[in-house]
Amino acid sequence: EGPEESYIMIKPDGVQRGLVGEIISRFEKKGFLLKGLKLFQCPKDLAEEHYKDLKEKPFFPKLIEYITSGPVVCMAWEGAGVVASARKLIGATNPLQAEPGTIRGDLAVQTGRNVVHGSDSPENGKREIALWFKEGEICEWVPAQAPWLRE
Ligand code: YYY
Ligand code: MG
Repeated sequence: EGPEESYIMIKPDGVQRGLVGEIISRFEKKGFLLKGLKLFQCPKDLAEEHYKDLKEKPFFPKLIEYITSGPVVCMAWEGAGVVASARKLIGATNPLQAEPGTIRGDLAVQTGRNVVHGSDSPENGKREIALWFKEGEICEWVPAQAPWLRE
């Protein structure tokens, strides 16, 4: 089983718009543990596997085109409750419905350009981290601030 993990990805629009530092910073400041981080040009087959549950949706071809259109930033974050909390930090799928203060609410205007992905369940967190990261790309470490985050 292991600790709860979420796969968070800055999509190509977030990278192109120079929002990488801003988005990483929100998760970093919250206090979850960063275990994996890389800039990566996603191949089509990986994008299709990642979004396989959406294969029958009319927007699927455009979604795959978008996700593969430039480099993404792949992240693995760990912590109790990280999956649901990250989804809250990210905000609603449609950025016009996302609350101010969320990443999508503050930084995006369209569902098709919503700057960031977050796993929707702990199971998918594990599945997606295994899909996007190779062995040796995940670091198990204890940050110096750990005792100041959890009693
Ligand atoms: O988990 P989340 O990213 O918030 O939404 P999903 O329903 O999993 O859809 C994944 C992805 O697909 C979404 O972030 C944008 C895109 N998409 C779309 O382009 N048009 C839709 N009507 C719904 C989703
Ligand atoms: Mg989703």
